[in-house]
Amino acid sequence: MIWSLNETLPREDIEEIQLKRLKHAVRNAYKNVPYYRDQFKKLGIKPKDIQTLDDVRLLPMTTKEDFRLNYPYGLFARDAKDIVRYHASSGTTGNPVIVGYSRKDLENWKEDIARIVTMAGVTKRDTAHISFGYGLFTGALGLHQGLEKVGAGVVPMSSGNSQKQIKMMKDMGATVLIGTPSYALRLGEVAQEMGLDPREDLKLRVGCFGGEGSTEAMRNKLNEVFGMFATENYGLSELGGPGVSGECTQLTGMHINEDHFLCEVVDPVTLEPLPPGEVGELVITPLTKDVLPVMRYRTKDLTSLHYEPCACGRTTARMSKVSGRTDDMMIISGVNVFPSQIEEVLFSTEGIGTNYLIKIKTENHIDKIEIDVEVVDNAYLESVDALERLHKELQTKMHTTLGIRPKINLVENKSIERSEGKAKRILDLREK
Ligand code: DLL
Repeated sequence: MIWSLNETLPREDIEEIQLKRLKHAVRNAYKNVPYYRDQFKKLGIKPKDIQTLDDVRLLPMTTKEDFRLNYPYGLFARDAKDIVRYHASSGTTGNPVIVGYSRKDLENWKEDIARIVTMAGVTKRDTAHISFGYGLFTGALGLHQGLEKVGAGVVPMSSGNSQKQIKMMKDMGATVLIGTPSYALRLGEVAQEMGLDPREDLKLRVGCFGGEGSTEAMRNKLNEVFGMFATENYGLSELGGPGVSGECTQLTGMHINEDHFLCEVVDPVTLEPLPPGEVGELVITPLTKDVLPVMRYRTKDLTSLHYEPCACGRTTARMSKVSGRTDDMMIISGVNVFPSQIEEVLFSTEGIGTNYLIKIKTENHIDKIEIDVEVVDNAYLESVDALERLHKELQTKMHTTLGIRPKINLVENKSIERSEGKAKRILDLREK
């Protein structure tokens, strides 16, 4: 099912809506956000200079740092009387990013999520269990309201207390699981520890996962563990939270809510636009925000844009899976390495678990990585030869895929700390 006709418009009509809304967003930023007025002045531009969609490139770019420098409300175009909700990013250091929503912003957010869960296959007949943490994080309340709009029954479980999560999912017959993919896998593990078979004892049929990257191998694991159809969706606090894009049942990439978000992919170094299909940094201009009309937000997420028709009938552009973040990239012995490449290798190897930890260290002024990997198949523990073979297999695969030979530590099952939200896969032990 398709939620909104706006998802099926001919390209010219989508672009016409985008241009009209872009002009409006630019006027909102210029008129109501002194920070942007200054930026426009520095660049020598006025809102009237935006006459085509390509003119978006004239606009200033915005980074997380700009949010920090203007903390807490410096980028807001509305004051307290128009704001009905606040959220904040999950940043671990310094000031968080504070975001505000007017009533209209909340309506648009619900609409975007309603589209995304509908494209994943969720209907009003479903019972949706939300395992994102409720609170300042945009994930839980964002998905919550969109699911209600569709008419699904929402179980606002929040994160943590994993055994109780399983009991509630089982007893309430949840058919949809919402959360981070890594926590969903943890829940599968806990169900098994409780003596349950998640495929038989739970009724989950669809997963809507997001908030962190996941590989195809991870999707396959989720489908295998729960017997579900796992989909992913994407968004970020600075642009309101989840709701930027999501996968339909064709799994051909994440359909972008293009009437609400104008996406560009640029070379992360030169900032020049890249053609469709080429991987670069995703830059997004939200088109309908009252409170936060952010101009060209640099997400640091690496992806590509695709415009070929999708068999689902939607005409909106799709973004490919996020292959990493520009700030997640490790340079080891001169080679660029992304955690997602490591995950692909690990998840395509038999006998090891879905939790791992990448440790970056400095030895003699050179960066090195070590990867802790859990051995889950007990057969390996009974034979030193088998363990050595596994170790060698992983090393060879890592070398072929990454071009480097990281140190691999095979560790006991369940010895790596589990996260109940976004997984922490990298431990940076470099001397600062
Ligand atoms: O994670 C918003 C969200 C919540 C999206 C729930 C989807 C579902 P932040 O905490 O601000 O917001 O983190 C945003 O998370 O820039 C990406 O690096 C990463 N991210 C989010 N979704 C995906 C995804 C929410 N599907 C940051 N694939 C983003 C890869 C993702 N990375």
